[in-house]
Amino acid sequence: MAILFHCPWNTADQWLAAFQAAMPNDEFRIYPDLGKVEEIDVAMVWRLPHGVLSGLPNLLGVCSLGAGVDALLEDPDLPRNIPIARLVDPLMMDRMAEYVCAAVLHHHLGFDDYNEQQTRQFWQRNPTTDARDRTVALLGMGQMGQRCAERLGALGFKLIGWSRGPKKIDGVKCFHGWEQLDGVLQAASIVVILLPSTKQTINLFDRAALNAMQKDAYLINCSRGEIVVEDDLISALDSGHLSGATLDAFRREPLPYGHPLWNHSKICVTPHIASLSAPDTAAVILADQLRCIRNRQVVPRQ
Ligand code: OXD
Repeated sequence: MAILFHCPWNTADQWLAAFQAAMPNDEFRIYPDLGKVEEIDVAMVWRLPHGVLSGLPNLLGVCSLGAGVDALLEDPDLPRNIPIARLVDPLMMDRMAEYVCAAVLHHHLGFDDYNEQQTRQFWQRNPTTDARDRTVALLGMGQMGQRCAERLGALGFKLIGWSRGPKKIDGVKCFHGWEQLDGVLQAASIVVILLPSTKQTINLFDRAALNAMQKDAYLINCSRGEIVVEDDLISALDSGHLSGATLDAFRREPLPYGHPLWNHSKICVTPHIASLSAPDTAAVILADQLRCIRNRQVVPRQ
């Protein structure tokens, strides 16, 4: 038995070392060196080229090195009827919540305006809004969304949450279903996208959805780039309908040099850093997933 490993990040060595420490009796085959394919029973991968998994005849399951499994599910040859496990790591939830709180506070306190004033050496206190008077909408109320809600709630913001199915979460006014989405967009001055990339969410934030947001609202996207139609977002900012956006995910990553989002004065760009997965904690969780897959048990959600 052997594990296929593919990590395209510049931290691949750290990942492999953490995996070897957490699974000392296992042999790791590093893509593209597969060796005898029939010996590989589990894959631990991120953005593995399509078609590789279907060439592994004894594959029992796949573990993602990140929270999202969209790239795996896009593989047209993905073997059916085997478990595909997401990485659900409490540390990543904390990292996501930190990112979201930072982006919300940055906008809430008007730091973009002060940065601009600083370039003119211009001293002026701008009007403030208290957190208790500011409504933040969290779209996606899974574990990440709930951790963000806890932290934003502790800072005093009013919270509304939207998810596909009904949820009850302390301190959050919850809405669900597509027919309630516009109402949520209209009710918040900051909207945070935490949704997975699915057929329903790709291009969800097009001109109509951006227009449904409050005038001067602020958008934060820390999930997947394809959920936002970037040209429509730029138009909504240029027309003055939206006040700004923090974007951590893009339709093309790395964001190409010269792309209009880089230089837009109302957009803060970060290079997909919200909720980075961490090799040491991930390795312990994946070792557990490995045990479940090999024992034909249901892979637990943390
Ligand atoms: C993830 C990501 O899915 O980093 O974990 O995008």
